[in-house]
Order: sequence, then C-alpha cells, then structure tokens
Amino acid sequence: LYDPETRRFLLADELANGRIADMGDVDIRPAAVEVSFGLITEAVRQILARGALPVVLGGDHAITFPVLRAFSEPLYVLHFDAHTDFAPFAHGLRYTNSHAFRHIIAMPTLLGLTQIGIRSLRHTPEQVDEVEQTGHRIIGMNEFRRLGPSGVSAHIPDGARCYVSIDVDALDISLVPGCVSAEPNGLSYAELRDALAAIASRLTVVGFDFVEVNPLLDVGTGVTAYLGAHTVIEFLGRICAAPPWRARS
Ligand SMILES: [Mn+2]
Repeated sequence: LYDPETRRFLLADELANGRIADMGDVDIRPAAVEVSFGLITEAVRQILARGALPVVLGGDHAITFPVLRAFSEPLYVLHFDAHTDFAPFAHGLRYTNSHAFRHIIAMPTLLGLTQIGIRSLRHTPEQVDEVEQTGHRIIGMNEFRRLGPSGVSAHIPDGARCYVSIDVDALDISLVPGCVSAEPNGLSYAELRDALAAIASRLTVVGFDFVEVNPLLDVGTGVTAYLGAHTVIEFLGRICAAPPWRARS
C-alpha cells in the first residue's frame, strides 16, 4: 500500500506486525432485528475490550446504532451521508437504515452529532429541522464547499474522541453505481478523503464504519466496492499514522 503522492506506505507497521485482524461477520438472524442488533453490539464490545479500534463494514446504515451502543465513554459522531437517516418511527418501523440517527441522538454517550453531505430531496422538513433543534449540526454541500474538507470538523475540540460513520452515498452519484440510494451533487473522492484525513490528524478516532455498498447492484468491475475499500484503507492509514494511535504502538 504505497502512496506515490506522499511517498509513504499506508499501514506498514500494522500489516508487518499483525495488528489488523478480521473478526469475520456478525451472525444476523433474519427477521429478528433486535436480536441481530444485540449480536452486533456484543461483537463490538468484545473488540473494544481488547483495546482495539473497530472498523465495521456494512451492511446498511442500520448497523451504526448497535455499533455505537457498544461504546461506554462519551464521544462525538461525524456522519457523512446524503441523508440524515432521521426518519420518524412510523408504520411499525424503528430499526431501518433510515432510523439509525434517531436512536443515536438519544444515546447518553453522544457529545454532538455532525451530519455532512446532506442533500437528498427525499427528506421531510422534520428529518432536517429536528436534528438541529436538538443541538446537532447539518452541513449541506454548499456549506461543505465553503468550509472546505478540514472546516467541517473544526468545531470539535482538539483531540476529542470521535466516531465516524461513512455512508457511501455521501460520494457523488457518478461514483457509486453499487449503492441503492445514490444522489447527485455529492462529495468527490478527494473531498471525502481530505475531510477524513483532517479528522484523523486532529481528533482521536475511536472507531468507524463504512456502509451501504451493495455488491449485487455494483457494475461488473466492482468499482463501488473498490472505492469503499479504498476509502477505508486510506482513512485507517491516516488514523494509524496520527499521534493518538502512534502513542499506543
Ligand atoms: Mn445513510
């Protein structure tokens, strides 16, 4: 994993010293969402109990709530997405990928939520207004471009513990054929990468997830899955090169 632009290897120490482990898939019990969520939370708790940094690959965005529930210490959440995933509980639905952040906002460990890249026209006003009325922050694409990639996390204190949730549909529709919820006017890869790099270098990332790639929908070359893997590797590389992780090595 050599980056010709920075002339650096990504994750060199971590790969050479066997510090990255694949924990496999969490068992999912079909049609038993709460049971499956319990298994996800337990799996992440076990990773945290070992002092490790969980990198969780979806699946859809419903998983972020049971993942975050495993963290017992306060943290900020940075959420890259075209949608707020803040649907009201209605029609008997509470735990879909549209509901995750309605649960997350109620967690006692949440210090603050920042949602970045929000732009889909398929929101109701409540799904946007209620996030801000509870003291959290939504950054749409105009504001993203005004603030720049490092500006979107600038309101979070230096070194603060943060969890990052990345929906692939934060990226522009042209980049993500293997995503069911793609939207126009999204982030370029470089914009997302640089926003993540700024987070990794200034804050203490305690975990992250990457969700909503559907390989069954992807084009034959698998470019959406490749883009997802690329994003995860680059972000993890930046996290492991940053002082909080280096201090643990
Ligand atoms: Mn989402």
